[in-house]
Parts: sequence; structure tokens; C-alpha cells
Amino acid sequence: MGGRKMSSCLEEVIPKCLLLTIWAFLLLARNGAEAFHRLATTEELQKVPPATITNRTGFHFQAPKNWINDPNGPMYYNGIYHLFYQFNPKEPVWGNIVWAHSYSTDLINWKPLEPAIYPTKPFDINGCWSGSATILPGNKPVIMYTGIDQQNRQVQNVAYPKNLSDPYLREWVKPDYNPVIRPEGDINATAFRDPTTAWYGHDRTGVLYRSRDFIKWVPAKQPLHSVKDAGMWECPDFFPVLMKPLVGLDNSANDNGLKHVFKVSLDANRYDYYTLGIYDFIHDKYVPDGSSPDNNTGLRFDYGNFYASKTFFDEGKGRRILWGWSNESDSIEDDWGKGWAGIQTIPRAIWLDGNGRQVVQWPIEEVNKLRGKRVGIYNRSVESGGVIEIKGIESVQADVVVKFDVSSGLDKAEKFDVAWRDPQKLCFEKGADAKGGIGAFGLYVLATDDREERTSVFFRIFQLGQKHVILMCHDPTKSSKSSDLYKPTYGSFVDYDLRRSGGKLSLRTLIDHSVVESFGAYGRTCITSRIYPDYAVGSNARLFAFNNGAEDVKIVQLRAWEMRKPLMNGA
Ligand code: DQQ
Repeated sequence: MGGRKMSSCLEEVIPKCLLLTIWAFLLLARNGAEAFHRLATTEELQKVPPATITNRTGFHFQAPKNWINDPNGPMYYNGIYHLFYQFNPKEPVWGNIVWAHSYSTDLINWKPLEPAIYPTKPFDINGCWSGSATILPGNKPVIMYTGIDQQNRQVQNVAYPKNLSDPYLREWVKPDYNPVIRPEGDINATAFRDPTTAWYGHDRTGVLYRSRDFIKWVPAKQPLHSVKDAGMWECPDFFPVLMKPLVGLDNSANDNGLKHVFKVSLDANRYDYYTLGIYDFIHDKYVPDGSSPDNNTGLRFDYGNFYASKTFFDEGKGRRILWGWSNESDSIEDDWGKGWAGIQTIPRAIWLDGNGRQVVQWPIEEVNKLRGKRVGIYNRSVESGGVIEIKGIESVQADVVVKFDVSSGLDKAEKFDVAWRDPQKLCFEKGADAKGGIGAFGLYVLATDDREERTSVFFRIFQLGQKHVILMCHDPTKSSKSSDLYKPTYGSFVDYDLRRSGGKLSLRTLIDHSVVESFGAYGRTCITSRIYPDYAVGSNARLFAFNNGAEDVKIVQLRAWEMRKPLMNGA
């Protein structure tokens, strides 16, 4: 959706067209609907309990009960934020998908509304899947979403608010002329979905789908961008970015040389990848700048459990905001037991890093409103092998911001082996306990008193020639006693110049019962994990700073706040 309303551009662009990107996922195997797109059995249906509070998050977006997945059509309209999301109204597993709808004035406190879009018509009778919102000329929002039609084909439909004077846009109307785009020619009708926000383009375009009225759509001769053998792309997102902290742009902004982000959710491994590049708006071609691989070894918004993300331009505050879905990593049986599954990560402002090579993300400032009691540690050394408990707050629901100083040991960092190409593997192999030169050091979160149960959020620093390599990891292997849970170690290298920062390295971690969301080096690397402690729950959850490296590490400043619970969809 475009926050700088398309109407404001209309005068300058009369000969131009509205363009909408629709992505044909031709590389998908015949069965386009992936594994989790499965309906519950009758036996499972009979087991649905009321939602329980087991490991239920406190300040992350979630539904009162049942299953949620992708954030859909986030938008800011007349002072109100709307978030739609893929929702199963009946069960805590994927199925019966509708567009649930919530609104907020601060992106933190959410009130539920009735589902906005649900199967009623031949063009969506088998499901209302992901899509996007766009603000049309005349300040009119429109949603374009994927409907699963009577023949189980994926088609693109539009829906408009029934009453624009309703501040909450409660009811949405699906015109009978839907679908506006059908899978035609050699397009795989089971892998043709997830339209992204439309933007103004140039009239000489020959790509994608374009329209002057959002009703009649003309197919493109060539895609905006394509990659060979990439597998299926879900939920593409395409938007311009500025190198100004916290500042964003409308989707239609297009000065020459403006950097764009092209994001795809890769069905093959269910991670979100992006490249940075230039959008040639004369030829409607996106050209990655080559600063990172354009494949499944490339940059990610989040190196953990984060998928099907979607951004929008928040015209109210002039920023671009990113939402992502964080799926459960417990078992399906556990989800039936607790009666709910899926959360959205904390909304993050997103912009271009000063080095031009990556984006930076930071929790929106409104999240700070939830901060309650605070404790701190200042200028304290964590000796080799040392652990410091951060006492005085209930850390099961907390915001921790820490600045480490590793400058005194920089020359003692372990040598980096250039064969270590896979940071996630390196995090797993070394874990949080192996003694390096500098690190592992960081936080134990959701830990028991004896730290038998804990999730480790940490860095390791290596030397490579005159430079340093920073590894950031989440290790949840000890996060609960259950051995049958999926507890993947996550990790990434952090593109950050430690010498320039004088050896200072920051970490912010949001802890919320069953989710740990971390931002390394002021949001240059983000990792989200879902974990399910057995003992480190409620007031038994502890927080520690630790240093398992040979060199001492200094905590310049550590501040930790208890987080209050916002209004969360009536639950
Ligand atoms: N989820 C939706 C699809 C999308 C997938 C269905 C991504 O539209 O491709 O719930 O998680």
C-alpha cells in the first residue's frame, strides 16, 4: 500500500499506469499447496480446546485462539493501522483460511474486528490466501488477494471497503467481476499467488500485470525479476529504501538511483531472502546490485523463525514497517493442546544501512511504551567464564538492551577459517559453551536458576587478516527439557566494522515467553526463535549475562525492562 497516496501523484502521471506485481511461480511442482496447507481430520477437530496460556506470548501480535500465519495487507489509513492475517477460525492448524482483521492506533495495542474477507464466492470458495493493500487515487484502499476458486485454481481478486466513512473499515465487498487476474497460458494454477502492493509505473512498461483502474489487468511479457531454479517464491515484496535511519518511502517513490529491496519468501526452506538493487522504471526491470547472492545463501531479514513477511509505508510517521510471521516450533499435538499457533514478530522500522549493503531493522518506538520496571548494569567486566544475573525484574516478558565492549581483547580473537561458510552450522558446532578467544558472550534468557534450562543469545568474534568477523547466534538446544521439540540453532555473520565502533557491539533482545527476538549491532542482524521452557516460566524465568571466551568482555551498559501486556485482540 502506498502511504503517500497515489492520488497525490495522479496529476504528474496521467499517462502512466498503476502497476501491480503478480508473481507466477512456474517452478513449483504440480502440487502447489505446500505441506502445512492441510485440513484437519475429524478426530483432530474434536480435540480443539479453549486457548490455554501455555507459553503464550504477552506483547507479540496474536489471535485469541487458533491458527495464524502470514501478515496480510498491513496499512495506515486515516490515522488507523490495519493488520489482516491468515487465520483459521476453527482450529489451531492451517486450514479454512480467512483474512482476520485487527486495528490499532499505535501498532502495539490491537482490537479485533470480524474477518474482512472469507470464502463466499466461486472465485474464493476454497480459500482466501495472502495479498496486499494499496491506497488508490481518491484515498481509497483496495485489497488484492489470492482466492482459491471452485476448480482449486489460484486467482487474484479485489475487495473494497463497503463504507469509507467507517473508521475501522469493517466490511469489505468483493465485486462480482472478480477474479481480475486468472492463471492463463503456461502458468501453474496451483502456484500463482500472493499479489504485492501496487505502485505507479511508467507507461512503456512491458512487465508484470498493469492496470489503469485496478479492474482490467494486462499480463506482462517478462517478469520484474527472475532467478533460475529458485523454487517457488511466495509473498514477494518490493519497495524503495533510504539510507536515513527510521525513514521510509511510499512504494511509488522512484527517483533515479533509489535503492529498492526485492524480497521473496522461499518455499523450499521457508526463509525470507532479499536483495538490494535498482529499479529501472523505464523498462520495469529490477536489477540486483550484486552486493549479495540472489539465492538461498543471500541476505535475510531475519536468520531465525520468520516467514511470509510484508512491509507497508506508514504515512503517519514517514517510515516503512516490516511484519513477519513466526510459526510455532513445537509439535502439532502441542498446538492442539494449547489451542493456538503462530504469532507476528514485533513490527520493525526498516531502512538502508549506511554501508549500502544491507537493511537495518529496529523495533518500532511504540514498543517502548510497554516498558515497566527497569534494572541496569554499567561498566562491569564479565570475566572469562563469568556469569552475572540480572536481577530485579520479571524477565519472562522483557526488553534487554546491552552494549558490550570487546576492544581490550580484539587482538586475541580466534583466527577465522575461510572454510566456515555457513554461520548457522558454525553456531551449532561451537554452541555457547566452546571457549573462543572472544566469546561466546551474550545473554542466557528464559533460564532457570541453575541455567540447566536456557536459551543462549550470543556473539563470537574472529580475526580475518586486519578485520574481524562477528558471528551472532541463538542456541535453544537447552531451552526446554522436552527432547522431541524442534530446537534449531540459528546464526549469521554480522556485517559491522568492530574497529570503527571502537570494539563496541550492541544487542537488543525482546523476550516474550515463547519467543526470543534479537537485534545485533543496532539491527543489522536479526534472529527470532520460538522456544517452550518447562521450568523457566512465569516468575521462575531468569536472565543472565555470560562470557565463555578466554578474554574478558565489558558491559558498558545493560538495561532491562519488564514489559507490560498490551491489548491483544481481546485475549
Ligand atoms: N500462505 C498463504 C499463501 C502463501 C503462504 C496461505 C505463505 O498465500 O503463499 O495461507 O505462508
